[in-house]
Amino acid sequence: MSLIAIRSFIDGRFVEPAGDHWLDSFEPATGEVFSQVADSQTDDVDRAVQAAARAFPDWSRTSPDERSRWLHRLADGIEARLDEFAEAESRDSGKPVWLARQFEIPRAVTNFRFFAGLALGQSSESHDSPAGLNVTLRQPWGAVASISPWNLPLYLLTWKVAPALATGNCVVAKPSELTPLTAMMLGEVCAAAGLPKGVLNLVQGAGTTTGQALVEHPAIKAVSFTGGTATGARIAGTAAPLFKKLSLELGGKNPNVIFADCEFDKMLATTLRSSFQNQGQICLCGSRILVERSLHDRFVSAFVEKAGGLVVGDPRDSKSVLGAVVSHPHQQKILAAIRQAKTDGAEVLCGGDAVNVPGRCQNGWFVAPTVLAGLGPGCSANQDEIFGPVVTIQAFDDDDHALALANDSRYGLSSTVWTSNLPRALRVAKQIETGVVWINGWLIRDLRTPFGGMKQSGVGREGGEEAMAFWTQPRNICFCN
Ligand code: TXE
Repeated sequence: MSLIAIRSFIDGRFVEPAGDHWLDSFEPATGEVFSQVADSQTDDVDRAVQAAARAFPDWSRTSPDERSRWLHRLADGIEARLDEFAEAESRDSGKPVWLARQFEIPRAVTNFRFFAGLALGQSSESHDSPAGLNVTLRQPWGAVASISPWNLPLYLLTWKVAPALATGNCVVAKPSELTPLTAMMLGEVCAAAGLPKGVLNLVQGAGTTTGQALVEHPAIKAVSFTGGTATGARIAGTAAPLFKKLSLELGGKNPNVIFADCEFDKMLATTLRSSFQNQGQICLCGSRILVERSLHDRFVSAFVEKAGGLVVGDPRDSKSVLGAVVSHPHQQKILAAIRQAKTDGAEVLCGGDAVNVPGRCQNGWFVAPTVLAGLGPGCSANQDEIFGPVVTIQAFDDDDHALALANDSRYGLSSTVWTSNLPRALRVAKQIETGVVWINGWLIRDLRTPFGGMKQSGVGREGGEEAMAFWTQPRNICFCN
């Protein structure tokens, strides 16, 4: 079987990596190598950054209307190949094809269309006084970097790239080396659409080589990163002394706070999704379930029954609710976290192990939906991000106890609060230390809203005007009287 060669897209064309460095890329559902991805080195990254810098003067002078039309063309190009993109995303990451098709690839299309619209509505402030008239300009940075992870590969890459292009920057984007395929296809879409060369470059390769070289490059003015907290800290350590603009969207250990007066059936169905969608590999998944004591037993028996019935299987099968996790090391990391929880005294209410999926997927990396109970708030399973289909359940007595448990975390990305008592919902939402709070729902994403974490879940906000502000530099011009 010949392997797919995934090259970087630099200056409008696909190029061989300097020094011929390649990495194996696996299909998580089968455990087999199916492609090879370029491991771009400093020279390749430099070519991409130079291409972006060369393209910048012309691109930044295009009108918002013209940039908006380009973004729509990229959206059209993805949309026209929706099935192909969904199958590629699934093959690369292990997620069910239906999930990529219904949710993630359409969202990548929406990312381009949303920021295409926002590009048209930009305005800038002026401040008049007897001493003079101040006019604020918001100008793009130049060549900028996007570094994105493997859990929602095209969705998160386009979430960064679209506003960067809309505001007139030229981008070097580095997808995760674990999931490079749909980024390569985005390069094909750019080429087919005739996007001016150098405006969007996609460099493939590992974090420690390609990613590091990109962050260090002196011509890169701004870096937007989504990934693990440890990697975020490393990137901040590199970028901060070079005075680059930085946005970091990092890990989470999100609380899901369930009061006894909630709408039970809706809460149960949503909590199943928020626990296990994409095998629990979404930074917004609720991994710590906190339930009011009077509802605890009813919730546990209903939740465990449903979780135990979720089908883990071939991502190509439309009946599979969970597919494979992204890599063998990641599967081992999840299983090690479960073993640690057991050592800490956890009761495994369901799952707790790898799943063997027979046939084509017999060597794939699957993990059963796992529910753990009986753990104190300070133990590793309640403190450290597992990023797999694993949740813990703890009981609470009242609002203050719920808040204390919810906030007992170094992370603060998102939370979910279930109650029909709206004053309580608001009180809890105001005190819970997360950047995003959903009341009686989960993953409702209005792209105009600010998105990002508190504490070690990151700094900076994405979404809507926050993203447009991040990718531009405000400058003041004063007409003195
Ligand atoms: O992600 P990394 P990893 C969490 C999750 C997971 C853990 C580690 O808990 O288990 O992080 O995952 C690039 N300079 N999340 O190690 O390393 C890398 O190539 C520049 C949460 O797989 O953070 C990839 O493109 N770039 C999360 C991107 O960073 C570097 C999503 C993310 O990879 C680099 C993913 C470097 N020195 C993991 N090192 C979320 N918040 O959604 C790596 N990269």
